[in-house]
Amino acid sequence: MAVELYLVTDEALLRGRDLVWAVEEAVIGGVNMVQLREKHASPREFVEKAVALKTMLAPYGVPLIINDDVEVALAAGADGVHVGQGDMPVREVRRRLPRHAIVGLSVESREQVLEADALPVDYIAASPVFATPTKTDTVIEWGIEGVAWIRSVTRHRLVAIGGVKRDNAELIVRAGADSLAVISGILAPESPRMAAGEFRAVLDRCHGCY
Ligand code: TZP
Ligand code: MG
Repeated sequence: MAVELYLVTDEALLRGRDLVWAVEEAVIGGVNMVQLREKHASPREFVEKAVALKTMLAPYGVPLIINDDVEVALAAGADGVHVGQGDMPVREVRRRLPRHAIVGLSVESREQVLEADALPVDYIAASPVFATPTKTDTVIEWGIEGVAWIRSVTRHRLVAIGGVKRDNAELIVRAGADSLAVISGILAPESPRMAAGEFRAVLDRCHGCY
């Protein structure tokens, strides 16, 4: 299966550009999974953004994942929820969502990776692979070796997040990531479409190297 390019949103990096515009540009460029991550929006704004994104993404067949908030995911008819270790337990998330919903979980230690094998998740996210200014309350830096270790022990799909750039994308995929999750690498540049296209080109070139 081709490596997934997973865009995670960050309002600050949009610098006033329209969220739906930026995400659609990224999808045209090659993103095939999107997570709406809102740390400051009111519940109403969060739902409005989720609905707007879901409406735009549906014709592309690109799933929308909501960070942390099951209620928002249900209200917007999103495709899944991503939670961290301090958020609602994944079994509870799973119980509240429709049967085929996607549930993702961040892992920040080796123990959490091993524990996740018994959990009903669709993927785990190695968080962060590299330290990044986009999220500073992190507890580990997995590095390439960490990604390779996770790959060797987990039964789950593996998403890599944190400091994923065009220049290290191939290395991370070779270490065993099924999906590259990117924020600043796609949203910081002027053109999210071009930036996503450059990641996509690396991943397509890399086809068969994993
Ligand atoms: N979780 C772990 S690192 C991170 C999140 C949300 C931020 C990744 O941002 P960037 O800009 O792609 O390094
Ligand atoms: Mg969280």
